[in-house]
Amino acid sequence: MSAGSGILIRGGKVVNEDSSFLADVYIEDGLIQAVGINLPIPKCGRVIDATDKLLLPGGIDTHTHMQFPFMGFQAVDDFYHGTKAAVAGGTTMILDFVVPHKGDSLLEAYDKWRSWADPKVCCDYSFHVAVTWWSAKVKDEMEILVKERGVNSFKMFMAYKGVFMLHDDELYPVFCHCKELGAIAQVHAENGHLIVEGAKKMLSKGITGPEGHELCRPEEVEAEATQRAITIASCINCPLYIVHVMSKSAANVIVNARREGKVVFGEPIAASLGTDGTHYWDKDWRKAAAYVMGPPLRPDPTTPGYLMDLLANGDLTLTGTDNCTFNGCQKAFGKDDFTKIPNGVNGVEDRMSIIWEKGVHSGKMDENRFVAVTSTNAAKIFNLYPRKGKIAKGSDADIVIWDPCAVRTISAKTHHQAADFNIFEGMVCHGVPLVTISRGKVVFEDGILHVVPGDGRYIPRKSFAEYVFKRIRQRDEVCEPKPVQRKPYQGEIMPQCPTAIPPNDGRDLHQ
Ligand code: URQ
Ligand code: ZN
Ligand code: ZN
Repeated sequence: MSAGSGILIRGGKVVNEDSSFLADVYIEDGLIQAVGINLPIPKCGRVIDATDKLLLPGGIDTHTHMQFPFMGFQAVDDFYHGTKAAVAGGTTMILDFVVPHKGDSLLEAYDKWRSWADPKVCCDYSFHVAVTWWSAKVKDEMEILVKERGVNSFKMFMAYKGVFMLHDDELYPVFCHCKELGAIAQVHAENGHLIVEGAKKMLSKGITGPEGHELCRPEEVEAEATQRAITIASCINCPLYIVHVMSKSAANVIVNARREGKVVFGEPIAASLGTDGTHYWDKDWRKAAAYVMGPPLRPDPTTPGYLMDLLANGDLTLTGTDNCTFNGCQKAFGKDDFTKIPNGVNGVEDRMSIIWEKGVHSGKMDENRFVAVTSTNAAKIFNLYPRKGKIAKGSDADIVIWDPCAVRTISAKTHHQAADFNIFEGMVCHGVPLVTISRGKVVFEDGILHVVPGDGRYIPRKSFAEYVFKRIRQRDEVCEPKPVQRKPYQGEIMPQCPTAIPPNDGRDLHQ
């Protein structure tokens, strides 16, 4: 350690997922160089006093859609505004989604998203890639993405029929390929066929407002798809990650699967943990529309608390936001037809505070579990650990100085996002980020941002994360089904009847 020009954070309490302890932290060259008691003061660096404050690993938001072109509009939080808001809220890394159209090259889409993100990002980032169609070319490109572009996660949509949706007989080979490549399969779990039928039904009844968005896709539509995805993955012994868990019913399916020993991870989001779907019935159309996202928030007001309990006790694993923001004038495209309201809500700035307030301040989880669900588990699943998600010597210097006692009120008037609405408006949260350090640079301090667009880096991720694949590998070795050894059958064999329906030879009889 040179103890030269870095930053010494003195007197704070370091909080990792497994322990909390009083220690100084010295950072230089973007890395944590030392963690210990009474570290020397740097000769020409700076000292930050963190007495009575917590030092947390920077948050990792596992699910964002910055400047996503979707449903005819572009999300207003681009990679600059979105990551600026992220660091203001204590998040120092985002995992965004490359989403190619059906028929498009995954590699070209990846390059396009990189060209959007690289010049704008204010913190580190990485990409999941969506598989929206299936072919030999897609298969090859997935392999290139894993081996040469550092992608180790692919998202498949079971909704958005005709646009992004995959059928079961496509999910199966995609899951198989993910497993072969050591990438984690992620699903947007909703039954796309039922949503289309449900929407027609609601519109035919004259229900055109945002409440129709929830009514056409009730909880069981999410739960059914969650169960189906788990069943398909389980037949392949493929690990599975359910993005944006929005309902008690879907969460219960995940809980049961985990109790049965399946390797499945559930990701609730700031929205599903912090608010609910009663807003769809608000008399103010613009407000009701602001909450429209898929799967929808649920009208059962006990949902956020229930999901938080599951997150606290380990049934759900980690958190993202699905930050995908559209302004009121964009949402208004669907003023007469809820199916035309661009789907998406905010969250990237407020996730840490929401989870602190509803999880830690409420007494449901401790500070260590908070770290696990806001950064460490994400780092483990996406193979970034211990580079990210931990305060330790050698880790990236992504640190938040957190005041657990300070209070702030969330508002669109003061948030740093480009969005003109905040679904958590008026919520009072304990737990405030005072200083955010991203790769060794102070990017947020005392309410002031010091970000430089393009300062963030794309972080490539290796395949076969141990946290995900260790059990999978072992099961493949020891749980292989084996044929029963028998003497050959010697009895009579009746010939088939020529008029009987022939056995299905694997062709889809619907085609
Ligand atoms: O489904 C998603 O994750 C995207 C397309 C964002 N919008 C949303 O409503 N969840
Ligand atoms: Zn989704
Ligand atoms: Zn999403």
